[in-house]
Amino acid sequence: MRNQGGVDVPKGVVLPLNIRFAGKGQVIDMVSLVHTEGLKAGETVTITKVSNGPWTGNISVSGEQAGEYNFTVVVDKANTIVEGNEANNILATKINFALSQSMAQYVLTKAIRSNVSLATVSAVVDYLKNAQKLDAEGFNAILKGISEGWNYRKKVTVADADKTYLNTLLAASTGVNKDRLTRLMQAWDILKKQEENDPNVQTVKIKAIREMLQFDLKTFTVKAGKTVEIVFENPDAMQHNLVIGKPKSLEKIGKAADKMITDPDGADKNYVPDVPDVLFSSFLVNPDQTIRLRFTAPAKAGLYPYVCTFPGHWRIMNGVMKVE
Ligand SMILES: [Cu+2]
Repeated sequence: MRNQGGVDVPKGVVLPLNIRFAGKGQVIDMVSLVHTEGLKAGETVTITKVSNGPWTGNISVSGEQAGEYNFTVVVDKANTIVEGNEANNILATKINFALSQSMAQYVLTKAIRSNVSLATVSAVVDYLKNAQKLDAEGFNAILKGISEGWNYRKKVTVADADKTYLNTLLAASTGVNKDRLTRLMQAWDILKKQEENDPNVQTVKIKAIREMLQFDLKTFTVKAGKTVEIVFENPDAMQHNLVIGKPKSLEKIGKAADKMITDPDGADKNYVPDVPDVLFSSFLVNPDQTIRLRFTAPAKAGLYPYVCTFPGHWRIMNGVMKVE
């Protein structure tokens, strides 16, 4: 701010600012009573603090919607500091807030999330079809909204045409999108369940115990090199996953997982740490969801820990897979 007048503001006198940020139905008023260093005629100072009762904070505003906002600063509104031309005491300017790409995605995810909890599967399939007309980021935002908003307790019947579409979409998906789609399709009973009496596949059933941060199975044994399918059921109110690691890697994996609590992408990574000790991992299993994790048992006999890597769970939510 520059003193445009011909009068010095002496040191020790508070230079009061009234700041208004307004537009798009939003009005934010701020008062700054922090500058007491004086302001000579023609001098420029930067004032970045506002007052809030006895506290001060940074001047910071953000528009909730894209568009034009008016930013007005009135210096010495009560005119207690002598100034010949009061018009010098007002600064008005316009600020434009653009909708950023990430904000558009955020809004899209949020809108879809609140909508799908009551939507039918065929409506959700239509969302996905429309999402494919968008760019990759738009598609990701919509799939994220669906996977977060879907009510996994709901039992649904999916039309054959939709099943075909979803299977094709899944085959073309990778990474977090594949996880999200798999989770939805398992909940919709689309993904083919392996025959539980297939002699070539050993099925192991594991459940999370409600409110205990524990698996109901502390140990199981598999044959080296054989196909194993873990059916992991989560009747708990929170998410869990199941990660199998190399022998003696429990603590290393657990500590790496705990660090992911501060990773903004931790949940997208299913809280599975990116360390070579991880052999097989499921995605995060939602409450009331059952997933299947299929893998080939290690060729080497040994004790392989399995663990939930949701931060904070690993110390008790673990077990041992014995390979022989
Ligand atoms: Cu857990």
